[in-house]
Amino acid sequence: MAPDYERAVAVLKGASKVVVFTGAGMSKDSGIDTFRGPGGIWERFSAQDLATYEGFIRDPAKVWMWNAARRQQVAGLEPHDGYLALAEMEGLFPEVVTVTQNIDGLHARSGASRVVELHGNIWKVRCDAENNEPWLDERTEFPEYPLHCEDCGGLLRPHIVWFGEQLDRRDILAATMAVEECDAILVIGTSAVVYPAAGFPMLAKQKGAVVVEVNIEPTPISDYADVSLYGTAEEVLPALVSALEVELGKEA
Ligand code: BV8
Repeated sequence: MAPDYERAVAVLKGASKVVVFTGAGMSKDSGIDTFRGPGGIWERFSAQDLATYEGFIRDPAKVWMWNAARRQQVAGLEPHDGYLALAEMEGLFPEVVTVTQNIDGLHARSGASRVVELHGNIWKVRCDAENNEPWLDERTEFPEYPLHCEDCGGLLRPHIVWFGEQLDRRDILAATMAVEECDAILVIGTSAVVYPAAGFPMLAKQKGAVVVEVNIEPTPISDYADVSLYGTAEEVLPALVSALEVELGKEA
């Protein structure tokens, strides 16, 4: 059944504050694997070894090599048309905030203006010993594995939130404020199983926002979404934004 863009436009067109909430499915069409589902990352790699602090301390070189390989994969990719459509959509509503679970940096690269990265960013590092503010490091290969801090000699770690780690309070606050104040949340490409991130769409619903979901299959969000558009992000988002432009352009 074709996605019901008409209904999606009808529930979205009156919004002024929109949150775009994304997961790994948003980057699938740019060539980045998702975590769950057929061929997912966690089917091939151990989250325990590669995405926990314990795994990092046990074998920091292995975690750095894995993240260097992911950097190499991401560096060569472009944001697909769905990303570009979302950037265009920012011109249709007074306020659009992107809250992403993804660490690939593709939202910012595609022109999204306000991005909250709940789980960090693969292009940032910080000193584990000093636990300082992260900095941008865009290398895809490193002189040594693991990386060490030039100031104190301690281990450098990817600025990524691993399982069992708290999200940065500032990101949680920014996401919570945006989600509590929004009139509409567009939930794209997430299986909605990883908390606390997965709680944001329901929070938006509880605060009275309309929920539009974009996914290739039903998820827990589908149970309470006002509209679910089933299809890939690369196909659905440009079509949705074009339909919104026609509708909102008509009223302009
Ligand atoms: C914390 C960085 C506590 C790593 C990630 C039991 C119950 C509830 C919670 C827990 C529990 N046991 C443990 C927990 C907590 C845990 C959690 O929720 N676990 C889950 C698995 C049960 N959460 C945590 O550990 C968090 N921290 O809770 O701390 C705490 C509190 C106080 C004090 C100290 C500690 C930290 C979670 C962050 C972990 N880091 N990523 C890395 O990337 O290297 S999580 C990982 O999952 C990614 O960030 C990913 O984004 C996130 C969620 O996955 P999705 O983005 O949704 O991706 P997924 O592959 O699952 O789904 C893809 C979707 O896209 C699918 O729906 C698919 O249909 C769709 N799709 C596919 N193709 C397309 C598409 N859609 C559109 N178009 C397409 N083409």
